[in-house]
Amino acid sequence: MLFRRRCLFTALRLARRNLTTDRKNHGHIVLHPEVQQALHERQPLVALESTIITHGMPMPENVTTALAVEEVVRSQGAIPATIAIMDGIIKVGLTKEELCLLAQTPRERVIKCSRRDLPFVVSRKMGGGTTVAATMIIAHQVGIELFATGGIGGVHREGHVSLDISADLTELGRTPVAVVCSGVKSILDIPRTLEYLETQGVCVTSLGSPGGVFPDFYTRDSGCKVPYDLADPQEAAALLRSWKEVNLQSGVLIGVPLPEEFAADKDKIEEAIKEATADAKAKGISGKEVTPFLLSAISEITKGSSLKANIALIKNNAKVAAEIAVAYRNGCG
Ligand code: PSU
Ligand code: MN
Repeated sequence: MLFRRRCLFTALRLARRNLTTDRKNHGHIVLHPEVQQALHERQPLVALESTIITHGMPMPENVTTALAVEEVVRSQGAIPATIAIMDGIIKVGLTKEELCLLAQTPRERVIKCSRRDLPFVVSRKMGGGTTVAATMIIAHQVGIELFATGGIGGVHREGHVSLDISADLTELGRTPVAVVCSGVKSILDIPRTLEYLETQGVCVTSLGSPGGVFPDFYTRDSGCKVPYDLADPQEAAALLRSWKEVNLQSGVLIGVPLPEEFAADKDKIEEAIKEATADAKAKGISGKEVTPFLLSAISEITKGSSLKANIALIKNNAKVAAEIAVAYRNGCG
């Protein structure tokens, strides 16, 4: 009995230590003092991305949402760490002024920065909004394991022909960070995205969505199911503890449906997506421009209601992620 208890204690201590590993090797990253302290004191932390600010939403919603999301994380007792690149410096945790500056920078002067873009943006001392993939990399380098966003990138419609598959998916397969999101945007091919995540070995779950019904960003049910559903943040925290013990070095995806009252009408959103996708094709939009183009076209077609849904789900995901971070910490003693 005593032996078993000792084993458990050691396992928990190891898991806790893992949470803040890799503090040696990030001289190229500037940590906000509050984030540094939180890492040092093992407080619950939630990373937040910045492509959503630089390329995902228009002014002023981008800045008001980014500030509100940080507030939501704090209200649950966790510390927010928004990640971005400013003048070639990778920052983890932004001041309010930095956040506003980033939000106001015209899109053509700030790079949407995924894994492949990081070296160039840093070497040219440019500004960058980090995608899910880049945010995961940086969060992991400083020892943050939980990250909240709206939706991740995926396999685009017709992606099996164009090979337009977001680097977010391969990152989830190679970087041990847990991402809380509202599933995969319905502008993408959801079944193929889930297949790809399976191939990458990503542990895909839903939370607060019985039966593993996977959300599709603007609505609560994509029509696809994932293998595991978590009842609440406590169950998610328990999963993360086991994930650390198993030590896979790959990510976890937690899909949280957006609150019912903000869910879009499925037919209307599908119509808007078809129209926006056709428009993108006609205009020859390709590569990294596709996602931002579609998001803003859909917002225009739905007269802003998709943007409202987008804001609501990000706030909700930040709340859930903070709850998981707190439960994880509490369980680790
Ligand atoms: N979803 C949104 N807004 C966004 C994104 C997704 O509602 O801004 C961003 C995220 O940063 C995500 C990226 O990582 O788009 C994916 O882009 P791509 O498909 O080019 O990899
Ligand atoms: Mn792409």
